[in-house]
Amino acid sequence: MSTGIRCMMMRGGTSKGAYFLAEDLPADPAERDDLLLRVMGTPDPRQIDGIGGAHPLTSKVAIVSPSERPGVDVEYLFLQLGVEEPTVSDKQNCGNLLAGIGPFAVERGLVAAGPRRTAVRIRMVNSDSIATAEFATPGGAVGYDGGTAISGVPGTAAPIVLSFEDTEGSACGALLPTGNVRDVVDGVEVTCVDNGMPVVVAAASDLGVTGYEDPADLARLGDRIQSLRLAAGKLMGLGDVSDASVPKTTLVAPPRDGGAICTRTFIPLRVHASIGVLGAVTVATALLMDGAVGHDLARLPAPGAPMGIEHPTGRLDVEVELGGASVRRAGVVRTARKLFDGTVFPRRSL
Ligand code: NQM
Repeated sequence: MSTGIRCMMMRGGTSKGAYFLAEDLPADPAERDDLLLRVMGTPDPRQIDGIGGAHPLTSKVAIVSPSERPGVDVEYLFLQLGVEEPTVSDKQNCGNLLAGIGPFAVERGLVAAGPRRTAVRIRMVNSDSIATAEFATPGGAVGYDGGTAISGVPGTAAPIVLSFEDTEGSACGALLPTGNVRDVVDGVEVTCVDNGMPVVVAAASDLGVTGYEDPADLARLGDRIQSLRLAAGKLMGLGDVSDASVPKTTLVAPPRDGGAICTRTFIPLRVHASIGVLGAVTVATALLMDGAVGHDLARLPAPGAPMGIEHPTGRLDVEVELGGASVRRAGVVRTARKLFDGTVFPRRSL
């Protein structure tokens, strides 16, 4: 009989993933990754023999452990698993699964809950940056129910307030990794930016689309996007990104639903049903910069007000404040939900 592993499945924001305590997984990264691929059912477009949901947004893993750093409660390592390809990448962060980390840490007894609300300081290992998650813990237990709706998720749930620190240059080492606010890459004007997620921002019209299409209608741009991000990845110091999940590419167009900008995001080649959290924070950061692609297309709110990043299934409101050429503050509200807690049985071999 195969050995089971303790695992909690959670929806974090608009993504879904398997959450583990680090102590429940092999310490050796190669052994761990092999196991996680078998848990998810990768490689297989349907992930039929695993718990993955046949999409990058549902093929995600969060690994949590207590932190030994002063002022930090837990360490969160995010792994993006491939669906068709047997890849496991720690090169990007995930602000959506992040929404489940505080609740998971309380559920597993890593953090003691307050009587009404709990704040958990989380080190995001992938980017070596800190996020604070604040959420309801009525009576000392996580309260998942509430009245907050987020686009892309049916119904409402309890809000989880995420505040970010030091997200600038998360993977590239600099907010503007090419050193420029605007470059011409592969014949297209782009802004390459990283405030938590490496993103190539381009005007939808420069790629011959409106930016308001359904995700399925944009799949045809796959080859064009790949050639753009391969060239941009090199300029951003990410090297050969042909098998990497970053940089993402976000096509921007003027807002049409009361937000600041309309977006369609490739992660890195499939079109996102909404937009990633740190992806949205990063795009919002670019919009605030004079000369950046999208700055002139955006309808910017009053300073300090949330910026509505429109996406295919609604809108994600993010808060970003710049101080000169650096980021002073960034935050977002998400929800999360425990879906099941139990033992997962990976298949025997890849
Ligand atoms: O940008 C998708 C998601 C993400 C990542 C992706 C994310 C983020 O929607 O912080 O959350 O860009 O691959 O979960």
